[in-house]
Amino acid sequence: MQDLPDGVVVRPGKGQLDRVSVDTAACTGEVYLHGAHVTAFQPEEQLPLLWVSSKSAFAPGQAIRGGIPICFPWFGPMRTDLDFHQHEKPPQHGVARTSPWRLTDVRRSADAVTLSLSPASHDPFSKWWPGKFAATLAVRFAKTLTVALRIENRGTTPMRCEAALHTYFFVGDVNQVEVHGLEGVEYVDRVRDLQRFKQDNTPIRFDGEFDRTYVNTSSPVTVIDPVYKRKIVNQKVGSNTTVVWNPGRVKAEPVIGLAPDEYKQFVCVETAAATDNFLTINPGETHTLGFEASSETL
Ligand code: TA6
Repeated sequence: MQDLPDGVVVRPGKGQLDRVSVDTAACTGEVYLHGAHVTAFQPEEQLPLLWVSSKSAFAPGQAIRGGIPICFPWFGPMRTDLDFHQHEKPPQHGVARTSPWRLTDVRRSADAVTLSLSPASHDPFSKWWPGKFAATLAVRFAKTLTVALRIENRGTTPMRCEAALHTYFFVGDVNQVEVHGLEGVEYVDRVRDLQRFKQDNTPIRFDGEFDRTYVNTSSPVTVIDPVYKRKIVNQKVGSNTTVVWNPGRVKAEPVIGLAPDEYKQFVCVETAAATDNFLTINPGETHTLGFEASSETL
């Protein structure tokens, strides 16, 4: 690994898992090599943008609860209509987030730091998926957060997969939040037996479990948080699916494993290529799925 620029250190973090920490005049941030998992980003003089459960595991083979889990090469339950090998119970959301990644490049320009990471091995993936791929996660910590997952087809046949950046945004009280930008968009409702509906022309509000996959939308999404008096904007690239999720009070502790009332502290707005919008990457081609997230005072 190259010498690290000022403001970037790699040392054991929670669970003794290697963590890259960034600290510049613009922001602070951190990424675990485990799953290339971004777990923190805080712009100077602003609140943290991301949330992580106080009860999250930090252990090999287990997903970190919060931050930005990478869902790849499938999203949600593994599909049977794409190219995956059917084995014993496949893990939810693919294997990227529970696999080891390695830091491949670190760049600093003024107060912005860009980290690049790639899977340490393809073995966890090839157990389930024939894709001959190369993947890089690029994370740019600056006044805003930019995250991009580049997936290249190094094989000789088209490669079909799903991907999502499953971002947990930090909010004051999910029951007081509004999510704008998906008005009129079709969605698959995981709370109503995967039935399809169309979002009406009002912003999303939360009152209990909410789990919708909005399809055929590349629109930016804005989270309005009246408690912290800020808005968070999520601008996407290479993504035609937006997933919005919060487990609600009933499932939060027994099913998702959160601490009491933690469910109120986040809303997931997930930049995805999934469901109707799964990816077909032809030989030699690369698909980039990503977002830029920013927050500003209301
Ligand atoms: O993105 C929404 C979702 O698919 C929900 O259905 C819920 O399962 C959530 O992801 C969390 O999944 P995880 O495997 O991290 O517990």
